[in-house]
Amino acid sequence: MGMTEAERFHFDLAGFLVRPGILTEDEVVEIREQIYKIKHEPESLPPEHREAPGGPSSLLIDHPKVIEVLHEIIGPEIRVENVASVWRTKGEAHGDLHGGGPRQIDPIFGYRVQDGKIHAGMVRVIFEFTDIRMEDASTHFIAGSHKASFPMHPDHMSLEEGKRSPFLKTYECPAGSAVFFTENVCHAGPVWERDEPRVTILHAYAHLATHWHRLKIARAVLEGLPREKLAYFREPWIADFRTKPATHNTFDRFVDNEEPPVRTDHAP
Ligand SMILES: O=C(O)CCC(=O)C(=O)O
Ligand SMILES: [Fe+2]
Repeated sequence: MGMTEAERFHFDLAGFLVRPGILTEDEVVEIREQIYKIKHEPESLPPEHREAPGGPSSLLIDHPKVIEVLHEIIGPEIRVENVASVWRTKGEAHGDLHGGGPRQIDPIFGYRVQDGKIHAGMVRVIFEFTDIRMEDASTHFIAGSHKASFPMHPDHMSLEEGKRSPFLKTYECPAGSAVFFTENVCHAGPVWERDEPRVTILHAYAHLATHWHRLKIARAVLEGLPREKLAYFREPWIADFRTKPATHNTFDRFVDNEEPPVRTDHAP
């Protein structure tokens, strides 16, 4: 269980890692159909399925092939920070290269290795629901930039053909794969060029003690999740010293009681 030596080496060196084909064909079809409906005909779905991570997409929250990697690179206690579904048609983009460099000092995004163990801050997981080819404009990374000590240099920030950094890398994988990347690696979601849309769900995971994104998932969606999955949206704290002994915000404690998850009803 856990990452292979080859995976650990790749993730540490490059700042990203692909686990191909972790979902079954049926899972891919079902979740892709849910994303289609979310984007095109939300009323056809029950309210608790109208956003990821509700309904079929909830299996991604705690997929064992994802959680085992996150436990190794973030730690044993993790939360889901943010969830987004994407139906990217030809001509649409997420954006230019961003992140990387000395932001790694910030513990929210930080990346370091000590005593042979990776300690990553926020880690994003892209679940691909499209077969991705190497020549596609899927997510691109400046390999190694999660450990860069100097600000990203303009010579390495272009996505234009002929002006691309030699360190700009991407991946190929079948639909049903997971792509992990540290939020501190410089990355981009370039203009999608195929007629076939790029369909993804993106999760951001972080240490249980940190919280960057203010959660915006609809309450109905969270309330539709079983407590074992809702536990990934529990409040970001480790210990409550108002009790003796201190109460720890463990997964099992959350599952066993009635406590609500982190609030999502803040004014915009
Ligand atoms: O959509 C993409 O390809 C990249 C997404 C991205 O930059 C992010 O989630 O931080
Ligand atoms: Fe990003």
